[in-house]
Amino acid sequence: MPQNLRILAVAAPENETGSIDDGRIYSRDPASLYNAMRYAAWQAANNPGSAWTESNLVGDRKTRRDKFLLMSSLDDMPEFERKLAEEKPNILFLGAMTLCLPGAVACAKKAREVLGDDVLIVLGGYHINETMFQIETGLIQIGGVEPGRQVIHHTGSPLRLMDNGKISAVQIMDKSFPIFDLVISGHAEHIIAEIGEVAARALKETGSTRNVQPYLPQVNLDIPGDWIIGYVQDGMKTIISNGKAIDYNKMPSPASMFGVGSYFGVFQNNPDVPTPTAHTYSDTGGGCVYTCDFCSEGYKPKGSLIDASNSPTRLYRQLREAEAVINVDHPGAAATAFVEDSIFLGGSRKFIEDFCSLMEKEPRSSIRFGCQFTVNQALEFGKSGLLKRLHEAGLDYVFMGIETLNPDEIEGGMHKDRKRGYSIWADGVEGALIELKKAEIKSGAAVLFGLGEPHSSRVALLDKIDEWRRISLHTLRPISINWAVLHPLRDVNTDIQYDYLQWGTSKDSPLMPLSHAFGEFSERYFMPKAGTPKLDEVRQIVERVQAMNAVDDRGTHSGRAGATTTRARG
Ligand code: B12
Ligand code: SF4
Repeated sequence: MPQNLRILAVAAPENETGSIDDGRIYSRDPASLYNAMRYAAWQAANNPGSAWTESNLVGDRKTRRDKFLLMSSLDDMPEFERKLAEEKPNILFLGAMTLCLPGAVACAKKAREVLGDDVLIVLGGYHINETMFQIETGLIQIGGVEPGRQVIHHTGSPLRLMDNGKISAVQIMDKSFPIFDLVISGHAEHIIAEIGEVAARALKETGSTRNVQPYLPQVNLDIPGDWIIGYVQDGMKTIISNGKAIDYNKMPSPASMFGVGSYFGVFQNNPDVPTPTAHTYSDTGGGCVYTCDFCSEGYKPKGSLIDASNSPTRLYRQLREAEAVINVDHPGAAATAFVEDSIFLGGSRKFIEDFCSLMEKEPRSSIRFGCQFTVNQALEFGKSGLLKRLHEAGLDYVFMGIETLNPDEIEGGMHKDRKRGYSIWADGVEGALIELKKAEIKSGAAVLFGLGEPHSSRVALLDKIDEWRRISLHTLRPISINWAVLHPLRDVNTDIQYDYLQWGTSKDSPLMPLSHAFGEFSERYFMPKAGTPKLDEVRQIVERVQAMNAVDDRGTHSGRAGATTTRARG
């Protein structure tokens, strides 16, 4: 089969140097990129009329997975160069979260140097969603912007940065190339598949996938999803979709397309048999219903929730597919999954009960899973018996965002769980841990520093966590620490707008080695009220948390705690 489309899909690195620390929660699967590419992969396997059937995505799950790379720092550059040489992609898809923007520029430069005119470079991902958006669709509403079908560019918008020369073009011989040919924002599953079709047409008719621009006006604006395609040609040009909803009920799951390559230590009962853990979703698309000011998952960046009432069925299907895939690809291993919904099924009691009913219909199923709840939900669902029912349906692990002992210290605001109004927030957390333990569900916690709290509050929080771990017989693990980073849409109420072109932490900084212990950390893009993280304070936090994570359920020292999902915040 001729391979007209040869793709490489890469999650750009967030750090200049170093590898991920063993105690930190990470993943081997670029799950965000898998989500973005899953419809294109499905086309390759199922749609004879599609150009994707003549692409290097044709094949089994392993073949497809080989076309992906998750980078953590520039130390992974040799592997990227090896993949460039092996695949010789004529489309490079680059996914970038905010701290990954310098990494995306570095990867694109390298690809341009190696492949020159022969590669179309497409940038997308969370950073683009937060920096290039439309006001009309309700993706975000920022004051001072005119309404209408108009694209808003944050200071950190890569398209704007190319246009104003802050991201300079690459010169190869006498030719000048933009770093990114196309920048795509929004729900990208269908539009990525379409870009493949357009690039294949350009390749056939002009000899190069890079000649896509004349073909872009033919792109059907009814292609599902709220998306924007941007490119620079005598200024910034954008094409805006009509915002037709994606039917997520028919969307293939990442596990069924790309398999499962992550392992989450908390599910592993036998130290000698690794337990694969799939990233699964209910695909409501819109983010979290709470909009805590410090977190990127509030629903505003991605619009409102999509087709929420079918979310239990979609999640059920994803879990079943993950189980089937693990049984085939990892014979003998127990099947596990982590549900990456910001909050499990939006925290809706009705949806959770519907989900349990579906799982109860097939009691032979053996998949065990974890998810995220807010503290308040864990407490309420425990008291009403719903946690117990969920445990019987497969729930073994709940991750909660503890964040702080004093929510009033949080810059901007923490909106989840506030209406309950605990007189002391710590009492709510303790109650939730007790309920989880009663339901025989393990728990882990995300803790967030750098919100403007005094160091004494951080020490008090860590003392309290130590105490809770004694109550819950050490099941509260891992403790995942994060240092709040000012993401683009989180700066609305500040005077600051960063362009994010510099690394979040310099490779020469004494904070760099310590930063690897955090899910997310930056010495440069800190919350205004918090100021620069101080070395001694950060070191003290890291040492304490590493000591806590080194103690396992039985109170003895263990190896690595876990390896799936990023900063869980629910
Ligand atoms: C799974 C996950 C991970 C996994 C996989 C990462 C990966 N690159 O694939 C791991 C654990 C490795 C991870 C790491 C990090 N993560 Co993470 N992660 C998530 C999580 C939980 C789910 C992502 C997901 O699949 N969402 C569902 C899909 C459908 O939505 P999506 O991710 O936005 O993807 C859609 C579009 O953005 C777009 N898209 C995505 N990629 C691409 C690529 C192209 C070319 C195009 C065109 C489009 C496109 O298409 C997708 C489908 O519509 C989210 C939180 C959440 N619930 O979303 C955080 C989240 C995305 N992560 C976040 C962060 C900060 C990180 C880290 C930078 C943390 C760190 N260690 O410093 C690293 C970056 C690692 C890297 N090199 O990419 C932030 C991003 C915020 C921001 N503005 O940057 C989030 C929102 C969590 C949060 N609340 O802060 N993460
Ligand atoms: S911190 Fe948790 S509850 Fe608040 S917006 Fe983020 S994911 Fe939602």
